[in-house]
Amino acid sequence: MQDRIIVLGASGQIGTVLTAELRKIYGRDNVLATDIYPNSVSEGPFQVLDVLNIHRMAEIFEQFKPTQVYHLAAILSANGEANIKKTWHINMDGFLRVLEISLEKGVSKVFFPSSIAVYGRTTPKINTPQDSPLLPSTVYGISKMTGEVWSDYMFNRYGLDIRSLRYPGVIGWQSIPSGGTTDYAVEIYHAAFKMGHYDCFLKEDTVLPMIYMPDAIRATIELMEAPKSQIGVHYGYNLSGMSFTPKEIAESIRYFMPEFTISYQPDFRQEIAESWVRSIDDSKARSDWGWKPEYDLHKMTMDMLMHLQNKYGMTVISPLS
Ligand code: AKB
Repeated sequence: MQDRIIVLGASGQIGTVLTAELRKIYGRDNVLATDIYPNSVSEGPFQVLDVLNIHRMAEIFEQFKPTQVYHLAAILSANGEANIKKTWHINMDGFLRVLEISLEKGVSKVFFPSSIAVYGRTTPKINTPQDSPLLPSTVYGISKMTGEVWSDYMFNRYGLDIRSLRYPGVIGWQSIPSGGTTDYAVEIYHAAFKMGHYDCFLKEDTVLPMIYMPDAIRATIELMEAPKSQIGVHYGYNLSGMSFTPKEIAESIRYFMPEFTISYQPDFRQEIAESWVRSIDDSKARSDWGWKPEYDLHKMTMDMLMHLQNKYGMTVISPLS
């Protein structure tokens, strides 16, 4: 049977890239992109959808008849703190509606993006094990942790096959994140081209787990395509790419752009970053469905700069470097 996929939140940072990749695999017209913003996603079917509009969501599911749903719509950690009720409403009620409709319409697989924001002050910070204590410090983190518990419940109670990853900060050249604490690691590359300088909102030695977009997309699709018998975790798999500080990413840019400078003006996001962990043990994802990241910091910086130099019309690295 031909899979048909709905992506909710398809205009966001991950949704933009994931939708294009899913279309390559499943065919343009078998992947319906939806978002509250009619943004420029890859060519193919698109519907405006607010995830809180349950009637419209039910209509879209009824018409498109998806076999898989990727639910990416959410307000991120930093923006979430400015309006905690709205964040809870969108992140949690939106997800519950997706679960309800998916069950009702017989969707066979659902993807729920969790995050390193589920970790908190009781979580071991180094090489964080899969089943660590979680005490998130943001509403976004609380919504992700609760979403994980709902996912596990829906799998055990109703057999709904929900799969989930705890994304680290995701870095990519194709799209810009908005309202997250790890956003600095994308902004810095654009600032290097636009200003030759970046004013970072985190301290220079703040270590956070990150992942390059191609690894994040591959992890998502590999998880969703793995046989059900290999999936031992239906809440959120720990997922690791690399860990680095603002100082280290600046140094990796300076390797190719020696004139680049950085300064530090930590704001409220510093506290959020410090409540998260520094490195992650993702051995469960590796042993269950064969996860293995490909990009480290140097390889990612080289690829980011290669792509962004076309966008900004400034050559800093030759294809043979
Ligand atoms: C954020 O910074 O809020 C997100 C995340 C780590 O989930 N990028």
